[in-house]
Amino acid sequence: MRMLTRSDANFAAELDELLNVSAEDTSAVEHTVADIIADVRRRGDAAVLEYTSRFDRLDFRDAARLRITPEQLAHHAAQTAPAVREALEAAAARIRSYHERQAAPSWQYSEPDGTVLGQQITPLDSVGIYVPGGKASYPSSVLMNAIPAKVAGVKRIVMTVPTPDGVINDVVITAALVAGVDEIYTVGGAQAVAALAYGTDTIRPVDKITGPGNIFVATAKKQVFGKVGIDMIAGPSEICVVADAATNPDWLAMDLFSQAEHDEDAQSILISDSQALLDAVTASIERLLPEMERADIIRKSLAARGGMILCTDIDEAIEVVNMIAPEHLELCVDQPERLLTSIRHAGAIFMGRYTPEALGDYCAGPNHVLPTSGTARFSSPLGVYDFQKRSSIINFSAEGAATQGRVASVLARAEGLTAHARSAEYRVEGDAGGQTGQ
Ligand code: HSO
Ligand code: ZN
Repeated sequence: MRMLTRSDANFAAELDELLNVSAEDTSAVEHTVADIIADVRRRGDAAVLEYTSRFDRLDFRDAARLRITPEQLAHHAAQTAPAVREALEAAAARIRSYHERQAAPSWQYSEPDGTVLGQQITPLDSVGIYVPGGKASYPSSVLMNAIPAKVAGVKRIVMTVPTPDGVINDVVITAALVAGVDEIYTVGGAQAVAALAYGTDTIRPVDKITGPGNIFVATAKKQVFGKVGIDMIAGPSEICVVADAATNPDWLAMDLFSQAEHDEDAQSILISDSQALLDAVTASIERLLPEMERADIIRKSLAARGGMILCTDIDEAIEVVNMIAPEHLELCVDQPERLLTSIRHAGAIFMGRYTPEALGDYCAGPNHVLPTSGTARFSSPLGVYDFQKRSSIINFSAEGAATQGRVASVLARAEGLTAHARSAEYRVEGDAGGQTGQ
């Protein structure tokens, strides 16, 4: 892990270097993805079947077989250990109850002249959730994407998941069942994103696509943006822990591991005002690392992107946090509440020594889809609001139209737009013989 000291003259440059992920040249991927999307648009199911055969070695003649049937769903749910199913249900209940508080209500207000203004909230009609295959196929992410959509009132929630060699992750399918996903297709990659965006005979199009994926999926999401909405493009996971000397170093080491084990590019940073604590955590890391199942990934992630930052006090540590704008922030200190209002940029804030990020990843209730790579400066956790949209409501009384018509007319003429001006002026003049507004 890299060691940084806040008071060093070149701290800002060192921090920049620690945070930067080397940007790869993605132009080759962009071309491949553009071709796949164009092909799926042109040939629909036939193209989806061909790519699924090529990339996942799954050969279906009939595209209808890409859809998981209710019988298959029941089968995979039965294959899931009862304890896992119960844990999924317990987590889902907490995620639901947290997200229910996010649902924004419609609102209206009246002005003295009888004009009514407001905002109407409508759920999206349909949403596609991309679930990656392989090691990063997380059932918890199925819950985190589908439940907010469900709470928002989305009627059709579609999930796509690649199943290389036809191997289906039972727990992912069970999570979809628990979350109330309506349709599941065993398709992945750019071809899944293209099918969700443009539709095929088998997979009807959706209005928005959310969920993480590899570089091909992320690139495809960027390319279909505009035809459909997308959520954020997630970078590698990050954790930033602020800890004082009173925290158990083993707990801290394991919290750092918990992000590092996601992948080699994940980032774990520990900030403290105590050199003794940083040294103790280094010793814990060395002792505990060999026990870890994913020791290899953790070691690589800590070596490439891990960091420890020494500050003079905790207030200074919080300044550094705001420079990092981490996805996950743990405050392992006494009275974390005291620090809360000073934190301006963090995706999720885990307060106190009994709140490890791992609880938030599964069952605390808030969403684990969070802004990464410093984007917490301007964006928020995935939530019900991502599946709701707003329509403005405007209803002028005749009196209101007369007053505001004068304002509009002046501005319209200043813009040289005569039809706008006259449209407004008609309402100023009124129409004794006909409608009078409302
Ligand atoms: N920490 C990940 C989410 C996750 N963790 C899923 C375990 N499973 C998001 O940054
Ligand atoms: Zn995690």
